[in-house]
Amino acid sequence: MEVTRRESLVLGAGLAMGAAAQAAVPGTGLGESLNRAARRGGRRFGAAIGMGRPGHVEGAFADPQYRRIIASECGLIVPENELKWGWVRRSPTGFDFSGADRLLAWAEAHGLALRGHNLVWHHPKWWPDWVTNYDFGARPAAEAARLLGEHIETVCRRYGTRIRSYDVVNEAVAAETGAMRETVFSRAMGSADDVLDLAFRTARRAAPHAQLVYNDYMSWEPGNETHRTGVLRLLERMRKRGTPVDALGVQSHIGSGNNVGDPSVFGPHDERAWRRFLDEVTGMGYDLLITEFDVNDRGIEGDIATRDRAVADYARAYLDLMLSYRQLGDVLAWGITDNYSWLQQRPPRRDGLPKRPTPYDSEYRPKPLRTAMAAAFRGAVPRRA
Ligand code: 9MR
Repeated sequence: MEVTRRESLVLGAGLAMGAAAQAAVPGTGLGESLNRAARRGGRRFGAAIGMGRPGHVEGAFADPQYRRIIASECGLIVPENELKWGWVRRSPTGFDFSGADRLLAWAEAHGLALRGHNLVWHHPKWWPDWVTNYDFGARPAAEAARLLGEHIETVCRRYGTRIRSYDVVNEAVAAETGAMRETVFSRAMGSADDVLDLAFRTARRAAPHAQLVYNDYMSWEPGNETHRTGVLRLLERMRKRGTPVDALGVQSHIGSGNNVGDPSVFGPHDERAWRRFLDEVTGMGYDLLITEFDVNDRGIEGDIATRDRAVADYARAYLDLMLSYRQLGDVLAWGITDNYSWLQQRPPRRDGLPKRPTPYDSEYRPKPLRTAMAAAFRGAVPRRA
């Protein structure tokens, strides 16, 4: 994809200031970018971008307006799908890095870093069919370790120090029971913990420079207690086993219509329980990241202004709490304009209107959510040095 003239202007202006991602937001009168605001506390702001199916919500990368906002607001990006097994390993015989390569080249041309998402999505639903039906042969544990190890090493070695943070394992704890999910790999290897151990140890060897993250969607909303407890127990076990995990990725898909809870109600949350959870996680020596922030407004009634205000206030309370932790590092949104949000494909609102979960609307105009995010960054407790 060609870098447009507009993008090269943004890039040129940014480089003149020392870093493309710290430029003011061109054409918006917004002044400081979200990344610049985050940098005040020693953090970076980033967002997901996808080049999935053209014309589909995952195809944001094809949209120059989307790329322009990312280039001007962010210090890093994360590929929405292009590093998952579902893209990279569509067949057992090869690796397809075409999507991730293009995203990384574009990111580097704009002075942006790229996070790796993910090396192992430990959830039976998200493996390609050939993996689900794989014949692990007479020595299943050895074959599973070989296949996983080969995948992780190949990805990490390909990108070397160009990728400095990986979601090594994603969503291994079942939200409903708090138990570890079973997958073809956990069955072949004997236990899910063995899969995680192998994944993190292999990643540490193959990418010793990289931050290694366990990423999950436990949240501060009612209905998440079991999930949170399951994640805490997993983090404890990994510490005991010496599994090399640096940080917990808190996905932060907040709001109603989340994976658990009552989709018709917006807003209830338990700050005390959430703090207890974060205190336990950081008490074990883990750092924190916000990896997939968005606010599902499925359950908020009212006109656009009312909805946007409620989303902004809810986000502000959440981000203020998260940004009070010195252990919190980078903050990434799961999409930056509403029209490309994955939430548009989830159960619709009762009024049938599109959701408004991201900092920019579908006409690429900044929303109150963006203002709330910038204010939260400016008021943040600085990140631990
Ligand atoms: O937003 C992603 C969507 O485009 C994909 O179809 C889906 C399956 O690969 O994954 C979505 O991203 C998920 C992320 O990888 C892990 N946490 C939950 C995200 C939203 O479902």
